Amino acid sequence: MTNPTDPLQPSANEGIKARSHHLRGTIAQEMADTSTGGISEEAGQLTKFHGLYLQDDRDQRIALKREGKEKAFQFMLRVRLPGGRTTPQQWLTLDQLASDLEVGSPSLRLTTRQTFQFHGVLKGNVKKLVQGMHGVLLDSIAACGDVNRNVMTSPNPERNPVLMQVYEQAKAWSDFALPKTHAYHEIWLDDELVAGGEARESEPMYGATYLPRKFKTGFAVPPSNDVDVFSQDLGFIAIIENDKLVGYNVTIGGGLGMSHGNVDTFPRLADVAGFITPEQVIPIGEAVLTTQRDYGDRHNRKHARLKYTIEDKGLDWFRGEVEQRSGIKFQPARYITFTTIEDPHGWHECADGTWFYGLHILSGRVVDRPGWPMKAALREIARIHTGDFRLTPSQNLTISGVTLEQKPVIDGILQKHGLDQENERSGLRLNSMSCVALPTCGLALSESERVLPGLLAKLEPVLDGAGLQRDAISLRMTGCPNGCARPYLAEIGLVGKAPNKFALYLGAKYQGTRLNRLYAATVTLEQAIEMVTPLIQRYAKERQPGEGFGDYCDRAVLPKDATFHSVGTPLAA
Ligand code: SRM
Ligand code: SF4
Repeated sequence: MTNPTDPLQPSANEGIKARSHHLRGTIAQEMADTSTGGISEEAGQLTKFHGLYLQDDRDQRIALKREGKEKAFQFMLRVRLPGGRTTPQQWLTLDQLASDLEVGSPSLRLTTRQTFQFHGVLKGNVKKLVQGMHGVLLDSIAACGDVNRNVMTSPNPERNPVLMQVYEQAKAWSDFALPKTHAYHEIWLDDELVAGGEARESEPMYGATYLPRKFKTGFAVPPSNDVDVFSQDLGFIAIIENDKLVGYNVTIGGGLGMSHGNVDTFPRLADVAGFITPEQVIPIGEAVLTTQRDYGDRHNRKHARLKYTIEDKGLDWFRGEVEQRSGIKFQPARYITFTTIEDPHGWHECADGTWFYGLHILSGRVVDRPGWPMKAALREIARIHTGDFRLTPSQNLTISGVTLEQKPVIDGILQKHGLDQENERSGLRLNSMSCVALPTCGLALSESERVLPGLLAKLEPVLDGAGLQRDAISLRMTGCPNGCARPYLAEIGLVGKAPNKFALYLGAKYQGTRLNRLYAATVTLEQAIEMVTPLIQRYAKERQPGEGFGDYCDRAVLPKDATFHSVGTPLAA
């Protein structure tokens, strides 16, 4: 058996990738096997590259075990959606597929990387889902797995023609870095099978074993750091001078996942490698990705992200390797400043004369609840909308490309269902995020999405009392330390350790340029509220002009020797 941390042996996943014939393995056969709702561990590692995870309904686990039955297996599917764009027709199709194919309450779940997730899809329905998506030109290729994942960028490029250029470059990088294997089409779309299961194509960039680990890219357009660029393996910060895109500051080596109690794992902010011109995006991206492909740790998956390669080999070495491979010399980074991470809410006019509406969606969960028909209302809008929808990096939605004539019609639908009220909530709520966690996530140690509403309901009166109801304060929670809602970049971060046990982090910079620090190692949610309440009250009285809650905690609350996570050097104010 392979020892996952033996420095001399490649990790088990490396063998799985190598013998998979470019991500085929036994997926097709196992998905056709009706004797079980699940698939093997090996096939499960490979389906991730197809955007698909085997999960089970954890709410049912104990009862099913007691009855001696198989787990309630089901699949999660993540769509690939660079920049989070989707047409009304695609929205309607996804909405229908969720209603038809998901068990439990059908929902569309908007993720922290600007895409959709389906949950609760039974094995026999996975192919229908993929084929339904294919019918509207959507796929889930490389949404997960050891490859370049969904590329993030500002969701509303029409605000400014330069933003549109950045979107186009993000899309081009996403296309460039897609795996070339035909496996997805063969397995899910019934394209002709390659004789003998042999791979008929090569992966010129990735090779047979792809990357050592997942790889994430984000494009930020200052002054907004909505994509949390310093959390990305590879980041491009647009530099705009005299209304023209002149290039990008490139960031490398961000990443947030860690394991409780394992000091060798940690969240890390990316370093700034230097400035490049717009036409250098793809060659630089390719050089960063292939350097990580060749030098990333393939023995220990807990040490395999790009951030650890940079930690081990140093930024100067990594930058030199990228320059040599690309033939491009980084120029000195340009000065930039980020002022916000928040999505714009409500109506905004764009440079091209159209309008967009930013709609807050708590935890990105588009579902119908009694008195709150979010899914039905958005379906009604999709039926008449002639623009498109954009998913944001904070799990929210923008309804984009709205003409002046359609604006009152869409507004009417939002008001009729009370959805406009979502944007009137506290600054804390509008800046909150949570990961999915229970009951679907196999790695969850605690609740997250299901307890966020209760937590907010308890903190909002505290903010009201302190006169801070409109103040933007970021709160993010996750059900484990993997960090899927980027909690280490929140002014208040809660990270699950066990049922109703969380680590409480404070003091990140609101703009996403400083990680938070551990404030309390293990607290219940109730204890966390008791701890945060007096700090909010003190902040209201003692804050300096313009000082955010995270900055206040960093200055006045946290001991200077408290646990620091940051080892990166972000170049931002
Ligand atoms: Fe994540 C694993 C959900 C964004 C770090 N993440 C998972 C899995 C697939 C659990 C698993 O491996 O079995 C979760 C599925 C839960 C479920 O039931 O849906 C999951 N991650 C999510 C989403 C859906 C959270 C959300 O509520 O929106 C986000 C989907 C993003 C997307 O559309 O692609 C999501 N995950 C993130 C982010 C944030 C980001 O990328 O901006 C991070 C931190 C940034 C980073 O990668 O460093 C993140 N997810 C992880 C990790 C830790 C990786 C690491 O380097 O240690 C894991 C576990 C792993 O890879 O081993 C993980
Ligand atoms: Fe699951 Fe942990 Fe990610 Fe939450 S942070 S979705 S619990 S892996």
